[in-house]
Amino acid sequence: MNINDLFNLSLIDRASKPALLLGKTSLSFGELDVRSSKTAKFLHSLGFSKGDRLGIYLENCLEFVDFYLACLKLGVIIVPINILYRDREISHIINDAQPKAILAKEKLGSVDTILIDELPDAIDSSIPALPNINGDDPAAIIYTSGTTGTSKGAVLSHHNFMANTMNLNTCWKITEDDRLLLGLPLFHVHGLANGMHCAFTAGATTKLLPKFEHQKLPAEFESFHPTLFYGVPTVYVRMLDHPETTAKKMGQSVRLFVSGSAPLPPQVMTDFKEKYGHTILERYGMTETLMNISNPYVGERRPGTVGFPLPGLSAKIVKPDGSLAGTDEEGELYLKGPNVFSKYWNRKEATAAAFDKEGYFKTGDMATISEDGYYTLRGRKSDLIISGGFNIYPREIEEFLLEQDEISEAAVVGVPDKVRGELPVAFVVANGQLDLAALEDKCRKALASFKVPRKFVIKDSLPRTALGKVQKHVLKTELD
Ligand code: MCA
Ligand code: AMP
Repeated sequence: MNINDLFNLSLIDRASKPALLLGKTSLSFGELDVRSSKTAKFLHSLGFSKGDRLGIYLENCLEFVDFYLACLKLGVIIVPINILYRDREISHIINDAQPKAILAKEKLGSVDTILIDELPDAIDSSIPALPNINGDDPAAIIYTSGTTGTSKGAVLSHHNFMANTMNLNTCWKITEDDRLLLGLPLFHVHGLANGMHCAFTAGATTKLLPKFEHQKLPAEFESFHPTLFYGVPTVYVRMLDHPETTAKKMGQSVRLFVSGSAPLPPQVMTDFKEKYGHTILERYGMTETLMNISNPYVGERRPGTVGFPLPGLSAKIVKPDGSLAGTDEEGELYLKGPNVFSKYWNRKEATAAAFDKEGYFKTGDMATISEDGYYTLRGRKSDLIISGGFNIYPREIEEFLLEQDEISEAAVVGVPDKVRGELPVAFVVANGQLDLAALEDKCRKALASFKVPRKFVIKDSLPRTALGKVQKHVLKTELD
């Protein structure tokens, strides 16, 4: 089987049921099926076939969904690109994944662009013979900072996505009676795999928002009456701004609020319960593995923890000396299961380094397990920064800063932030005079907005170890 077979449970078997609402448009599963088949025909006419890559650089919109489903039908590998990325970041992905074209709103650099405003409208939906797609075939390549170097493409197979979908639909009781309000971006697995895949497989109705705007949420809740809502912690922090009466009303139709992608502060969970009347369910995932560990739907959702491994997932915590950690002992979390990816695109060495001899993926997340089996994440092994649920790899910003003539040394660290979890701050050593406003402007033009350092600190030199490694923990204390 492949993920199309799971979607067909709805696209074909629940054809008349409402599938997707966006703005004033409302589509049934049957209509989605026809639209995506037409889109597949169009892609086929452009020469796309199984194994080719299509980049998608779009905010949440109907075309994203149509082309996504079309690619899955054709066996074309989807490469979603964060809409906040700028030329430099997009070029890296294009050079690495070599997509045949990119679907976008505006023409992009040197690659062929399919413009969503110039799509042909008269295409019949008959597709010439569909290819045979196996569960192990790649469905998507999703770029992630990983633990080292520039971002790498995690190759996610149909099996990976199917395992994730079946797990969440079972463990979170997602059914065709559900109504999912989805404001998370489809270019990341949280919105895509947990949101869209699960809803389409279960036959739930999805209200898709172009993006999350917390001021608009009360009206969305009032008109749509969602039963399911997914957010990153920043979303829940923002939602605490709504007055209690509004919050209580918003909570009425919902049966499950889920948080993930970054740590949910226990205080936010408590405040949310008071205002909205719901205990948020926190879970843990990664692009490379989809969802791994989840607090229980039935039972205690323990604040500060991520719960228990999902079905089929083996987890072990490995101490620095290579031995397995006991109860409450900290170590790196290693994972193995049908949801775990098999490789980084075109990166043999990085792939080999990412797995241990028993085939466990080394997550780079530090964790402990309690006596009664709850897992708690204790931070990252690397200096990855997570801001608003988006990953920032400091080295990428440091490399950009070092390319500027006026900078001789640079170090980027994450500082705690109440709303976004963490914010990037840059420490720089200047070559002579430094115009900080101009430097910030350069960053803004070259990097996604969430990666632009919120503060630049000019130093005479950076604190380094005897081996020359920058002591980031020392820099962090300077900000206290
Ligand atoms: C933010 N912006 C966006 C989006 N998000 N634009 C288009 N699409 C988006 N999805 C823009 C805003 O328009 C704004 O632009 C700027 O970014 C800052 O947004 P603002 O509203 O001020 O920010 P916020 O209130 O702090 O909220 C940000 C956010 C966003 C909505 C929480 O950070 C977000 O969508 N995060 C979700 C990330 C995510 O899905 N991560 C999952 C990764 P301007 O400045 O021009 O007005 S997958 C993962 O981590 C694993 C697998 C897991 O476990 O899930
Ligand atoms: P990404 O590379 O975007 O897939 O981000 C994955 C990373 O997000 C994980 O390795 C974790 O560090 C982090 N993450 C995801 N869910 C949680 C959570 N519930 N609590 C803490 N960190 C999380």
